[in-house]
Amino acid sequence: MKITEAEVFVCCPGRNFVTLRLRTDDGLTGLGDATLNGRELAVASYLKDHVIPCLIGRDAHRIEDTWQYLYRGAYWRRGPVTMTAIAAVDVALWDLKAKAARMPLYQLLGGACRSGVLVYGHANGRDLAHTVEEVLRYKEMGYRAIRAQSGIPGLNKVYGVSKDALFYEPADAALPSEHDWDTGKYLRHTPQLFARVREAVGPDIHLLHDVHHRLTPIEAARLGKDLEPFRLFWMEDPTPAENQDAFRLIRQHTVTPLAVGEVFNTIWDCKRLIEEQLIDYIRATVVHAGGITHLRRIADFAALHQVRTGCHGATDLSPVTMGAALHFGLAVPNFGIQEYMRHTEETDAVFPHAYRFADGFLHPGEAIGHGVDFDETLAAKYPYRRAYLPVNRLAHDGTLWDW
Ligand code: EZ4
Ligand code: CO
Repeated sequence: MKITEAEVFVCCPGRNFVTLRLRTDDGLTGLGDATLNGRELAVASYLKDHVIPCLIGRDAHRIEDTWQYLYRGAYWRRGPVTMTAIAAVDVALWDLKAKAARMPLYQLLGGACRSGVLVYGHANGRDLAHTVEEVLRYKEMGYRAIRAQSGIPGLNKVYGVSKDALFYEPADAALPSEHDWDTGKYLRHTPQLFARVREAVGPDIHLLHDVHHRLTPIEAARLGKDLEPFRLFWMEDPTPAENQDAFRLIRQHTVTPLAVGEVFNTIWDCKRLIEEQLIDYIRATVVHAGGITHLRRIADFAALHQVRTGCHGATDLSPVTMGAALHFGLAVPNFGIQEYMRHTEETDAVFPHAYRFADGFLHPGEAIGHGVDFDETLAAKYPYRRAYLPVNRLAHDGTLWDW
């Protein structure tokens, strides 16, 4: 099974996606997602200009060897652009191998470990009352796990609060929009939010919250402590994780479970966090952490330390990644939860897929491969539009802050 053709597509059906399609001499096609939000064209170029020339003629069955070839062979290791490009190739190769075997991908990964993949949805509201309403709406739709984010009185724009209820999209402008931030207001507001939400949903719904890297370690420790009575499933990205030791400080103060890693791209980014059991869930994903081949390695390492998976799954992760992540989530022993933000109808039409939502779970379906397709003709109707993630500034003096 030799690779005979490799093409990169950049399209914008509601938001930008970069897609890699491989073709083999036996007429099979494999698809990989290469989307890196706000930096899409860098990955497209990395693939087109530097990776694809090395792929033509290679044996598509040699997934691990191709991974090593692209990772070690480049000499310049790691980084989001490189690892997203490697992930696209890796997922396309797993898709091809599963199609050659005429099996759904999860069968090649060892078969199902569970009946479905528990997902959490995003409820976000302008204020406390609106957020409670949104959480109840998600409960009504069948979700068993719900992330809650709320606007904060006195702040203009805050992470996780959107105009469109089901399709939250942070990369919303042709130049970065500006959000403002006030740690004191946030730390006072958020425990009130979860007091209201917990009271409204009862004890059985899992509640999650994303801090989005905005706190210092000691502030995060304070928030974790204040949220303890409401028994969160997790507190996500409480502080930036370049300094992995920061999590030890948070850990010393709170039993609120911690999740981190949506921006990680290799096992090295999470090594200390995992081996010192400073976190509970690792959020690295198929698309930004080197594909299924590398994510599996991270998950196995995490399993040794009782850390479970909690893969990123926002709208900038294309349906191709969602499909691959669901096969992975069905088969990985130490699965925790999968994030699931619904894509728009335009996106779903460009990427027809076999996965389905029912009763709070997603299932990847029984189609061969990863079960996600790409409609090239329809995609061509949605050309790339430059779009950036926002920047965040302290409200009182404009200092640039973490986003
Ligand atoms: O900001 O996917 O948990 N989800 C998130 C997302 C991320 C975006 C970045 O591209 O934090 O909303
Ligand atoms: Co997040």
